[in-house]
Amino acid sequence: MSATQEQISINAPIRHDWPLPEIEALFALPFNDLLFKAQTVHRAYFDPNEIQISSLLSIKTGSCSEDCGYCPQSARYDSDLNPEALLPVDAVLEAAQAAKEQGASRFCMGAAWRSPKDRDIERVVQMVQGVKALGMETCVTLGMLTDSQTQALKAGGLDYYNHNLDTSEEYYSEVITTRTYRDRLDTLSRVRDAGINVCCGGIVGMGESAADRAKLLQELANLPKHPESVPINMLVQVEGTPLFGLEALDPLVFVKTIAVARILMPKSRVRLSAGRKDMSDEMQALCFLAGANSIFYGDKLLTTENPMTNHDQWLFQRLGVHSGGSSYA
Ligand code: SAM
Ligand code: DTB
Ligand code: SF4
Repeated sequence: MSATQEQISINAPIRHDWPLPEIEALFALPFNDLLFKAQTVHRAYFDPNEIQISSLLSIKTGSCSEDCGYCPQSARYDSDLNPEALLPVDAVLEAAQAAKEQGASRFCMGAAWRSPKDRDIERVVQMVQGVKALGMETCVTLGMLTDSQTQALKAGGLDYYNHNLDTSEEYYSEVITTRTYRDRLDTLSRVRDAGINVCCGGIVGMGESAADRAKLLQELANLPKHPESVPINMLVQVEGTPLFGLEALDPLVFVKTIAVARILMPKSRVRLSAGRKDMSDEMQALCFLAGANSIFYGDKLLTTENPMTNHDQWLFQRLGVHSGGSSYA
C-alpha cells in the first residue's frame, strides 16, 4: 500500500456506529464532493477498475406466499409469470456452466419461498456443491432459514447467503405485511453466526423517503459486521404488482445512494443490482465512479430482463474496467 493509500485508509476506518444525521449530511453534500469522497474511500480498499460479476438464476419461480409489494413472484399479484417448481440439479449446473463461460465468477440461485422446507435444502446443497465444483463462488437466496438449515448450507460449502433488508424498518411494513424486519435480521444473524458470507442490501425507488434510504444504509452499516456484498437495487416495476406505476426515482439520488453505501461500508462489494436495463451507460458509469464494484450479469435477473451480456462487455471495454475480485480484497 502506498503512503497516500495508507493515509486514506486511516481516514476511512471501518465503523459500525453511524448516527442518522451523519448519514443524512453525506446525502446533503454537493454531488461532486460526495462522489469525490466515495471514490477516495473506494481507492483506499479496491482496484477502482475491477468489477466483480455475478449471474442469477431463478431455481424456483413464482407462487410465493409472501406479499412483498415489489415482487412479481408473489402468488397474490397477477404479474403474468409462469410458476416453476424447484429445478433439477442438472439444469442448474448447465446454467452455471454457461454463466461461467460468459465470465461470471459467482452464481446466485434464487427461490421464491417465504422459507425453504428441509427436503428443499438437500437439493439446494447438491446445487451448491455442483456449482463449486465448476470453480465458481456460490450464493443462494431462499427466504428465512432455521439454524439447522443454515448449518446444512454451510456444511455444503455455500459461500454467500443473500437476504435483503430492502428498506427502513418503518417503511418495510408499508411494503410487506407477511413478515417483519426482525425476521429478516434474525435470519441474517443466523447466517453470520454459521460463518457464511452475507449479501444484504435493499431496493430504492419504492416510494420511500430520503430518510428511509438513509435508515436502510444505517441498518446495514451498523450491523456487527458489514455484509461482504451490498446489492443496491433500483425497483424494477412489474405490471400487476402494487408498486407498478410509481414515479421513477431521480437517477442522481440512486447514484448518491451508492456513494453513501461505499463511504459507510468501505470494504464491502457494493453491487449495482436490479434496474440496470433502464439505466443509461452514463448513469452506470457514474455508479462505478461512486464506488459500485459488482454487477448482476446475464440477460436475465430472476424473472425480469437485464442488459445483454454483449452490451455489458462493450460497456466494460469503453470504461476500461475488467472483471475479477471477490469480497474483502
Ligand atoms: N424469496 C426470498 C426473499 O424474499 O428473501 C428470495 C428471493 S427474492 C426475489 C430476493 C430479493 O429480490 C428481494 O429481497 C428483493 O430485494 C429483490 N427483488 C424482488 N423483486 C424486485 C424488483 N421488482 N425490483 C428490485 N428488486 C427486487
Ligand atoms: C438482489 O439484491 N437482487 C436480485 C438478487 N438479490 C436475488 C434479485 C432482483 C430481482 C429483480 C426482479 C426479478 O427479476 O424478478
Ligand atoms: Fe416471495 Fe421473495 Fe418475492 Fe417476497 S421477494 S414475494 S418472499 S419471492
